[in-house]
Amino acid sequence: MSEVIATYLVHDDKHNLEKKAEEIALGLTIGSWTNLPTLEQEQLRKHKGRIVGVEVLENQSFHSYLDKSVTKGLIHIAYPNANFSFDLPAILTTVFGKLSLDGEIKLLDLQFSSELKEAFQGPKFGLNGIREKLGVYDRPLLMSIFKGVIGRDLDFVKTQLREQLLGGVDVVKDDEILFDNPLTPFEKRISAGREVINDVYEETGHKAMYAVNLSGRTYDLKEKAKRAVEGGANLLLFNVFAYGLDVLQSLSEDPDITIPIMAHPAVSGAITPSEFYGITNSLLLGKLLRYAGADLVLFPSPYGSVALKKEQALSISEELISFDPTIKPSWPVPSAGIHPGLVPLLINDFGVDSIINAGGGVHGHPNGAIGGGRAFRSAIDAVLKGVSLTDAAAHCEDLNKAIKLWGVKEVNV
Ligand code: 1AE
Repeated sequence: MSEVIATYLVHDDKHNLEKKAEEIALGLTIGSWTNLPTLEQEQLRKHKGRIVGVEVLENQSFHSYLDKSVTKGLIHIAYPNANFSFDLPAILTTVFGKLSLDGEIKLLDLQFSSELKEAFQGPKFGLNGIREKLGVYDRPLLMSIFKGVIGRDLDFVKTQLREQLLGGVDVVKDDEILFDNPLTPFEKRISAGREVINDVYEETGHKAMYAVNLSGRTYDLKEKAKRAVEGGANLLLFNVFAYGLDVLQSLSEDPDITIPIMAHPAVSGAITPSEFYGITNSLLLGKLLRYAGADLVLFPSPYGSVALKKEQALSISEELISFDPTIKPSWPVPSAGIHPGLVPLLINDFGVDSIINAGGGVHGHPNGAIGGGRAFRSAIDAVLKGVSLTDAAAHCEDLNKAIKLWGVKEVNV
């Protein structure tokens, strides 16, 4: 029988994980059934959740944060595919609907059967598709973020974009807090972006992408995304968790939206960080964003200003790029507080198939955004050649200034 298997972390103050598992398997599927006639019991049996396993991790220990004694453990439950339609709202409501309200329980992972996975196309372009668009195959990409655009006009946007591109940045994204506004409306940002990208390409041969923030009311998004494509946009930024995973999936699957989509993690911090509640980062920002069709996924890196624990950041990245025969890999974009001195750690931890992304680390450079971009590109080249940043900085004034300002963290092997 085809099923989706959910894994939960439970802190159970009743100290009976077997009973908890039985309550979940029954409560989220057919409810109470034992008093029904035998025939009805038989009909319902095929819809009942199946307990796949129960593992005690810590038996009856006092937890100071919870202020009570709990048994900590893992519960694995399989839900028959026959119970839900093949879409994320139905799947999430089945496996973690009212259960998410039921005390100390966290959804760690979901394993989709191959039949269920066929309902998910994943990213349209993915890692290789974007490498092809940019013509860059042998290094991590460099991305930067417009900063300080609120209250500024299109000339400001064009100047900032031009400087970032001249510094060697491959992808520039809108700040996720930039929405439609009279000074820099969506369509005008797109045409300004296209103009600057074309100019820089003609002058230097450097190809680039600009992720315009697709924002507004949910039911207007598809038409707006199509207008973006017609207007020459080559990438969309999407605050997926302010809308929902299914909205991303619908945008990504639309055949007329022929450009990649970058998912921003804004609002996901309301769901993922607790040890006791919510959904893990690896599932929400990793597996589900990839299944829902994000071509690029931003998440906090382990080192910067909004840091995630290293194993969590790595687990997101692993979910995004691990081999899957039917779903393309998405780009991992570990972000926030990144500066050139962190490039050795980023490449060591996330590999060549990742994007180095910085806002303040580009614009805050003493030589401006051009210098910031050049410092990053020089740091990337140095790491790929096995040269320390300190040595590389002797030949690159921009990298030297960045290191003096922000420091450097080489990899200790
Ligand atoms: C995790 C999201 C990072 C982000 O969106 C952002 O704007 C980062 O800016 P900086 O690099 O920290 O200045």
